[in-house]
Amino acid sequence: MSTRELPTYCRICEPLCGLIATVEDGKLVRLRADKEHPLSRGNACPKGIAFTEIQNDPDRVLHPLRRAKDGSFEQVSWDTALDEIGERLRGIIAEHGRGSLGWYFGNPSSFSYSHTLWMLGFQLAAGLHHVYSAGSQDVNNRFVASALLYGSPTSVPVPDLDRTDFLLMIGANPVVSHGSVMSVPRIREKLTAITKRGGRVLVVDPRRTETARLFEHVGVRPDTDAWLLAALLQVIFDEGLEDARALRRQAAGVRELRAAVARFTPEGTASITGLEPDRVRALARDLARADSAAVYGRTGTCLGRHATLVAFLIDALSLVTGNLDVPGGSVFGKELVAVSELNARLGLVGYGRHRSRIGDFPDVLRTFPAAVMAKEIATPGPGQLRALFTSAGNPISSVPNGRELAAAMARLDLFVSIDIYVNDTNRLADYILPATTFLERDDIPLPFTALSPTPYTQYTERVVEPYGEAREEWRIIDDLATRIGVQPFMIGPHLLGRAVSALRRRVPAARVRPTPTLLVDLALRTGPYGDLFGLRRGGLSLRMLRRHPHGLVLADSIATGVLPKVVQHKGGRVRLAPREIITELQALTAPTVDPGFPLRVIGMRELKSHNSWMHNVEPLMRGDREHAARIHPKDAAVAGISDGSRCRVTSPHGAIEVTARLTDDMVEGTVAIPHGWGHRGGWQRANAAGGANVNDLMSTDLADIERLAGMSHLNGVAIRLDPA
Ligand SMILES: Nc1nc2c(c(=O)[nH]1)N[C@H]1C(S)=C(S)[C@@H](COP(=O)(O)OP(=O)(O)OC[C@H]3O[C@@H](n4cnc5c(=O)[nH]c(N)nc54)[C@H](O)[C@@H]3O)O[C@H]1N2
Ligand SMILES: Nc1nc2c(c(=O)[nH]1)N[C@H]1C(S)=C(S)[C@@H](COP(=O)(O)OP(=O)(O)OC[C@H]3O[C@@H](n4cnc5c(=O)[nH]c(N)nc54)[C@H](O)[C@@H]3O)O[C@H]1N2
Ligand code: SF4
Ligand SMILES: [Mo]
Repeated sequence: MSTRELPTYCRICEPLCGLIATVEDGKLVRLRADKEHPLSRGNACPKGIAFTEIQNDPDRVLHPLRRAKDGSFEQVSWDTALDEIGERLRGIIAEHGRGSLGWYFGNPSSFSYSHTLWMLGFQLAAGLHHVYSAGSQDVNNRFVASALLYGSPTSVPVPDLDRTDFLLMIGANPVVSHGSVMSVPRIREKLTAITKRGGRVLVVDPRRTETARLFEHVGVRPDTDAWLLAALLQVIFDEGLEDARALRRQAAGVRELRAAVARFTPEGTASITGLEPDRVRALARDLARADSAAVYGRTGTCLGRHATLVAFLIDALSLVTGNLDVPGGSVFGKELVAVSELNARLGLVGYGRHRSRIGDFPDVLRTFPAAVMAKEIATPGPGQLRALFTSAGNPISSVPNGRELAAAMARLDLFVSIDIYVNDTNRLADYILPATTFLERDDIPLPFTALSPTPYTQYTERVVEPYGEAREEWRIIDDLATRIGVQPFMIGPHLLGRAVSALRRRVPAARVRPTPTLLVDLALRTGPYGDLFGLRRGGLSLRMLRRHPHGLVLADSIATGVLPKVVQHKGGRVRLAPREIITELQALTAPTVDPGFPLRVIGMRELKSHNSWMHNVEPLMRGDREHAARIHPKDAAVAGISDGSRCRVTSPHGAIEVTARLTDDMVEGTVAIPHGWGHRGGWQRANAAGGANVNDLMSTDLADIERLAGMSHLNGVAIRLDPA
């Protein structure tokens, strides 16, 4: 028997904690935290450790599956599956063109460089129009805010946690989520270090969360952050607390922004946010006077009606208080691979260059709002979506109105999914193609270096060979592309510019068939940290990273003073008053309350769940976990609901039943329900766990989709409660 201990890293969520995999005879037997990882230093969460159960799960899909006549799935060979899919695709393209093909890629794809790279290559080479992702339920508003502010959608600042004196955290619960759009292992320690050195952490959230309990909590009403942020800016301008020097140096449009926020006084917004005017004033003064401050917002600020405006105001507040691009403030990390620079130069992906057929929404990095996907399938006419692929996604569970999407999917000419499970969505597919897990592929976390307050990177080889017939996504995409006459890697030369000319010099043209590993090595070597093929001593290459299997810290902290490089707008200034934002501010009107739906539902994350896909894991499901709504006792009393009873949650768009859990952690009038429950896939334990799909309550009416970034409205949705 051979036993090996291999360093690798977790790719479930953004800290990317170092792991040691114990592999016996090609089978994973154990995962533990890697003590030698420079940043996670022996820390990992229960999900990372429990991934062993997923790797070895008997419910995993390990062979290509085809839907049989009786509706069940039957195993077929890869050749059969790929040939049949290819033939059907060619037929669909012959009749309706490539514009009828579409793709939805889900959250785990962001943790695989090869999946993302080949997906983008395929999309650009095939000219795919119908592309959707988890982004419109997650973070696209953040990209649009950056496009408007900096002219560069992928330039996103991170809070400089190690150096800040004041962290204002809005709509995030990193003690449970482990941090997002910032890549920070041991996040709890990093946050408590701020208060230990005499600083402050202030959490703005409608629930007194696990994070809020450790620090100061401001219990805001859901979906009112825009009013709070505008009021903070109003106080700062009104009391002359702005950093005039920073504004002169960095910004354009100050006067217009100042005028646009003038009507949002703490007194005038108190009835909307539920916050005492004195408290808001004090917060504005403290923030402006702090030696350094970082303003950070996450999903709680992304899934409301004004998501882009909110993300925009978060950075505006940083800039106006002199905290953008300075130590301890909101800072811009250096990219491992120069994606933003390439984008600026080549314009591969951007914002608002294309419009959706349904709803006329702008694209965000060449994706459209997933909330319109069902209507794109169901609405006849030129450009109708007829053949859909999903990879690493479970949209029936994760996008609004899963029932509408399920009904639409039944009308597709072809539905193919690339996944490790039969989930709540691909159970409706014609084919399911088995993907490798993250342990079965090599990886380098490309986007996360720039999001780490301590810049670092790590390259890992696969630690086990693929189980069964599982294949890496990029290979599957490549095989599918070939069958419709498309070559994803043809984009290589444009994508990688300098890198590919170097490749041409080194490898005779006839033999060039790029693989992700080859392309990423070239991009890395010619990137900001690269070895430039020997010209830069100590620079990065894959070969060099292989010598550091536990990962490599690249700098002690993020360099500041880089804004002139980040900003791509003409004139080199951050735009504080783009027309889109001023229009939004002018249009903000107090939310109305329908007496039939007096409460508001928001989301929350649980330590032992991961979106929709870790409910089949026995160690995570112990203790009879169940899907529960967190309800304030006063709201429960009004509705006649007691702790532990079943309750019915009704919105104007749907109804679900869940267990009631009473807690005064909730701001009155607000109910929190996790997403990703109520399973009907091929995962036995997950199905048995019960619960409901909270997104059945959510709307895909075009008027309910946020205009600027196409964000789904998932937080602050009107509901009522009744006993079940
Ligand atoms: N109401 C509400 N809805 C939400 C949210 C919310 O806060 N509230 N959050 C939103 C957010 S932030 C997100 S990111 C989305 C997530 O939404 P999605 O990305 O659509 O769904 P996931 O639940 O992450 O499902 C991921 C799928 O990928 C599969 N998978 C796991 N690893 C791999 C792999 O290596 N390869 C492949 N091919 N497949 C793999 C899993 O089996 C699973 O089927 O949900 C969104 N929906
Ligand atoms: N354990 C675990 N970890 C995860 C995930 C998981 O499912 N489970 N998912 C991963 C993914 S895909 C992501 S994107 C990240 C997300 O990372 P986070 O955004 O940190 O995760 P959440 O716990 O959803 O935190 C959002 C907070 O916003 C609050 N909130 C809701 N509505 C509002 C509002 O209108 N205003 C304000 N100010 N706050 C509001 C909620 O109460 C909640 O506490 O987590 C990642 N990590
Ligand atoms: S926090 Fe947990 S799930 Fe996230 S990367 Fe670390 S071990 Fe993996
Ligand atoms: Mo997410």
